[in-house]
Amino acid sequence: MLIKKRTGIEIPSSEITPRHIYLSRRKFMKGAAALAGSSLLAACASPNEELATAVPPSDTGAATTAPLPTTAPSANTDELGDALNSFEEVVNYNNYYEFTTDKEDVAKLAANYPTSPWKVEVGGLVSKPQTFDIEDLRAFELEERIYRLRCVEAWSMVIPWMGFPLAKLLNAVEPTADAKYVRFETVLDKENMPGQKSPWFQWPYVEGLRLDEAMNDLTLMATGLYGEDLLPQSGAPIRLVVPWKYGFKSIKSIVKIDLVDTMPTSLWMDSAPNEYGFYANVNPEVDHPRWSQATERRIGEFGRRETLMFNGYGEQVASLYEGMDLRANY
Ligand SMILES: Nc1nc2c(c(=O)[nH]1)N[C@H]1C(S)=C(S)[C@@H](COP(=O)(O)O)O[C@H]1N2
Ligand SMILES: [Mo]
Repeated sequence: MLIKKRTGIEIPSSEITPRHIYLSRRKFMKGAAALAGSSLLAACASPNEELATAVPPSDTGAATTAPLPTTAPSANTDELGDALNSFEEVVNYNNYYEFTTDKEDVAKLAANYPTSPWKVEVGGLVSKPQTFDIEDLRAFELEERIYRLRCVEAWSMVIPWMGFPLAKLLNAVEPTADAKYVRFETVLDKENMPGQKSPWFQWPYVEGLRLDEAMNDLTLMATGLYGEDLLPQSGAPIRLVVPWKYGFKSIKSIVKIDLVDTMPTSLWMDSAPNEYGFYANVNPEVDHPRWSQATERRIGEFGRRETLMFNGYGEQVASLYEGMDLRANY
C-alpha cells in the first residue's frame, strides 16, 4: 500500500499505523491543520510523526523536526483500516452535473469556476437568520474527518475532509420549534456552469435532511480536503458531507440553507422519484431499481468489496431510524 501525497512524499506500507494503535485513538482528531508540527503530534503518536522524520532536516541544523506539509492528514486510513484515496484520485473523479456527467472531465471543466466572493444565506424557520460570508464560515473551528464516500453508482472513496459540524451553523441561527427539515441549495449560475443548461434536471441542485440527521455530529460542512481549501470540482467553497448516505446527498457549492417544516424535494427525487428517495441511506439490502447495492468498487482497488449498512456508520446513526421501514423509506 502506498499513499501518494501532493508533496511527493511517499509513506512505505511498513510505516502505516498498525490498526490496533489507530483504533485506540479513533475519536476524531480536532484541528489537524493546527496539529501539524505541534507537540500534540508527538503525544498522540500520529503517523505524521513518521512523515515528519521522513522530511530532511533544514540546513541550519536548528530544527529537529521539519515543518509538515499542510496536505498531510493525521492518519493514512479510516477507522476501519481502509487506506485513504490519494489527493489525485479525490480531485479527478467527481460527480458534479452542473459541469458535466462525465466524472473524469469535471476537474477540467470546473477549474476556473469563480468561488470568491461567496455568501451562504441561512434562514427559514429560525430566530436569527443570517447571511454568512465564506470567510465567516472558514472561521468556524475546522476539524479533520476521514470519511468513506459511497456513491449510489456503487463506487467509493476514503477522503480526509476539513470542515465543521453543520450543527454548529444551525445552532448559530436558532431553529424554531416548527423546523423539521433542512433544505440546501447549490448556486444557480448558468453562465459558468454549462450543465445547468441541461433540460433534464430542475436547477439549482437541491438536497435535504431531517433536522435530527442534520444535527448529528457526523454531518459535516466541508471547506477543504487533504488540508487544503476545496477545489471547484469538489464543491468549493463549501459543501455538505453526509457519510452514511449515498453521495448525491452531499450537495456541493451551497449558497442557501433553509429550515423548513415539510420534507424538501431534492433534485433527484424530482427527476427520478421511482429511483431516488429522500433518505438515501447506504443500504446493501435495498437495490437501486437498475443495479445491486450489495457491493462497491473502491477507487484504486481491483475487485469489489461488500457495502456496509449505513456505510459503516451504524453505531452513530442507526438510532435515527429506529422503528422505520428502511425499504419503504429508501
Ligand atoms: N451540486 C451538486 N452536488 C453534488 C453532485 C452534483 O452533481 N451537483 N453530485 C453528487 C454525487 S452523485 C456525489 S457521488 C458526490 C461526489 O462528490 P465528489 O465529486 O467530491 O467525490 O457529490 C454530490 N454532490
Ligand atoms: Mo453519486
